[in-house]
Amino acid sequence: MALGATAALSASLLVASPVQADDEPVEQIVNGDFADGTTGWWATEGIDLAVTDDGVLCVDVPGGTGDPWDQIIGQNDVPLVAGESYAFSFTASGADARPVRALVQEPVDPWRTQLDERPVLSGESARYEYVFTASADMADAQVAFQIGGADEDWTFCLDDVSLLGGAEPPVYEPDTGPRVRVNQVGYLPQGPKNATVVTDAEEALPWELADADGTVVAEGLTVPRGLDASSGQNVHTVDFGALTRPGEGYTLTADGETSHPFDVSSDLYGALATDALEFYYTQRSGIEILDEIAPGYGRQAGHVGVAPNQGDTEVTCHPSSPCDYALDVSGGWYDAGDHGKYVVNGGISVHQLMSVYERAHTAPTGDPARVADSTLAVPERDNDVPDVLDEARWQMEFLLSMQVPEGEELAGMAHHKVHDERWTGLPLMPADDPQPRYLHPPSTAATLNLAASAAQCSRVFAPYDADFAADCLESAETAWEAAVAEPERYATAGGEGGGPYDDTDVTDEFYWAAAELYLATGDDVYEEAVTSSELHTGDVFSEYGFSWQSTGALGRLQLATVPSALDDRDRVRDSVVEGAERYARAVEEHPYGIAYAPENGEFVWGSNSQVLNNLVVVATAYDITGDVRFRDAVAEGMDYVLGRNALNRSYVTGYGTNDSVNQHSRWYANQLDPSLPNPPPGTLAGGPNSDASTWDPVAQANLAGCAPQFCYIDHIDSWATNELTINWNAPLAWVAGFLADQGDAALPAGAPCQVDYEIQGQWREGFTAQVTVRNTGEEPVEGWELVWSFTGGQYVDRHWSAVLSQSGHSVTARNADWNATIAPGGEVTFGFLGGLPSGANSVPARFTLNESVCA
Ligand code: 9MR
Ligand code: 9MR
Repeated sequence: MALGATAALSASLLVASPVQADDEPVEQIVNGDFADGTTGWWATEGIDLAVTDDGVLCVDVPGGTGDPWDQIIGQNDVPLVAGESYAFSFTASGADARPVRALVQEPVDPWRTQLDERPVLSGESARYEYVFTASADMADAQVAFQIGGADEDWTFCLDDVSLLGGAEPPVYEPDTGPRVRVNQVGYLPQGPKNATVVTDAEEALPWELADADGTVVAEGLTVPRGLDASSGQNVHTVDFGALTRPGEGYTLTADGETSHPFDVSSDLYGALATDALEFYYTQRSGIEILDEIAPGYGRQAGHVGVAPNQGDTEVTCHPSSPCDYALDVSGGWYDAGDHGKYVVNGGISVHQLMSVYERAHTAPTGDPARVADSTLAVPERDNDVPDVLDEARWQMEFLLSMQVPEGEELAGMAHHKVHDERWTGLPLMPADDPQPRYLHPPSTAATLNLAASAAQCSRVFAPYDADFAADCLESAETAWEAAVAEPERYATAGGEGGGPYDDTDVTDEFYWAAAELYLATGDDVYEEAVTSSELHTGDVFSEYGFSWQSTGALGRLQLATVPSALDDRDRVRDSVVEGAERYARAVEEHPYGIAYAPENGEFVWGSNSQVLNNLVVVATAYDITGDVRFRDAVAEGMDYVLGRNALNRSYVTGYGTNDSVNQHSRWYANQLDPSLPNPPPGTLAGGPNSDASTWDPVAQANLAGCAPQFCYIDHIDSWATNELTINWNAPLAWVAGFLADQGDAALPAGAPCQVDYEIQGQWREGFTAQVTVRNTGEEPVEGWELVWSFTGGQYVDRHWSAVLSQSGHSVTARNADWNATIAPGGEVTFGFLGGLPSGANSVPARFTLNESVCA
């Protein structure tokens, strides 16, 4: 598991190739063996350089300093030649599990590094070896050991430091294991089952499927698929869908190679759906993370105005665009592996979490119980509010706090982001971040993401906290007006200390916000903004899919799934199905089943989230049509994420045999400091990024010229391929939840009932409705329970001919004594008086009669 993967990776990265004989290596370090005492070496104040009788440099390192660079031992004037490769090695010992930082770098600001490694020492002395290629000429580079930052005093010993020029640069070869690639978690019993075989063979090959005892339970022939551009490999595919028997530890063998084991089970995705949501608790800012809630992840509250933190309780504007107020913007989720909080990305993430909740209440296979109260490990568990909404509220309140206060310039707009002045290093716990933090100028995009998510908030929180719902709606409407008044305030690229989240086209954000405000209020103004947007009829389901920067699809998906009286709602629903076609076809045609096939073949930063967002569209098409082709495409599309890929890797921590565990993060930095944890189970890695080698140092050193699927490395310093983020885990939670709802993925049975729901009269604060339930099955129904959800915050009041009760959004109507039986072909009718807190009074999306979904 985790350790194996780390060890394999370190080996391929760290082991130096033998130095070539014909190109005599040259030693660049003076007195590396300390035979001449401390000559050539220096140390920062507080460190006394001393050499033992055995000729080893040993120093006492006082504990209690903050950063690694508070205590340094180094040597200056080391010449480096651009393009030349160097082997850097040394022998060291220290306290057990003590991380230090070994650097070859520029000796002055900006300290450009040529080598930046974090060996973890032990009490035993050990040899550490690295190879790098200098990217610039430096006449006077510096070799430095940063040894500060420990809590306790300890002793650092160093010997035989060597920097040899003329070393062969290592070539990174990922360990991709067996050439038969499967979903390492498993397959749904009645769902699709596909695998990919990497082979030179041109002709079909026999395959065998064995159960855990090694008994062959199925066999057949592979289908040659030729050269796959996304991996640069010749591949075959295997369809073993005939296997339906649940079991653990199946393996697939072809071409002499046996896959990682996998299960066949209808219970594959429930835990993942939960873990992917619990990821958010440990990303929380502004609250102590409790070990009893997230075992192994407890930590101090970050950014609550306690030194050395300089935020987030009273944060003012960045000096480049000052303001005369300070805001309390504590709380919310950290965006990713950094300590920044960004409104556009925060908005799409919290939206997708609220949509996990909404889908459970509107989709035919949705299950409100799966997202109810007491389903997640969060501090608010057991408060009569669904836990996924508790988690969403933590972020929503932060987003509301980013709004420019009344009376100030640009009042109602949202500040684009809050983050550190300068980038910090890794690891760094949130509570230890000493950087000043600033609000960055308001942007139209952030303002509209706030409007959209706050409008949705007003609907989903209506039955749980009417005051909070009203605050959300007020903030959403204020934000909308502010954005309309300032439609072109764009956040730009560049800047220090935080991500840019730049965007210069906000027509899509306008569309999404208008859609959410319309769904929340039913108001003509917003309806007009929806229908007059070019995106309302344009192609919002592009080959790349949607993202934080491209949100038009969110508007369309919401209009298609949340009940409303929109005139062309049927057309909107059809358009989602049409868009889903493109992604479903990509899955069907791709030899690795990837739901992402941009024309230019390039995988973008965070490509795994593009895959998953496309699967959200395909899953929604299934919710709309019930066409199992879409459901199958979602299941197959997930196989890629969980191991059926060129790297033979599950991109989700804790899932599969070979999973990603070293995602870029300042606090799950186990790879840098063994006393810190890896990310929690259910954390998605960003995934292959074609462009990564232009961004981070590890990608630069290891991934140049990679085929798209190979542009990934499970290394903590590869932030361009291996970060974790709130907007990537959200579609993981959504899609895993969808799959958890599919049971064993058997063909759905025909609906045994039909419901007519008629609003007979409506006034400002209420309405009457009449409901007719028809038994369209063959058997009589003896005693019945009809369940639906109100998505607009409606509530039932008086009722007749049935007994009605409501919990949150969910309404249950039970038969009266005298109408308990509905004969085949027969029907019953009942009615009620309803309350309307605000605006839209839509017909519910789904009715279940004794747990079967009605037509
Ligand atoms: O940790 C940062 C990560 O969250 C960002 O995605 C990434 C790109 O903006 O930058 C990371 O920070 C690095 C910075 O850009 C350059 N100095 C090193 C920082 C991390 O080691
Ligand atoms: O996810 C973002 C990606 O789409 C951008 O191309 C990239 C560069 O601007 O930034 C990514 O977002 C990072 C953000 O800037 C800082 N926090 C971590 C995010 C994920 O890597």
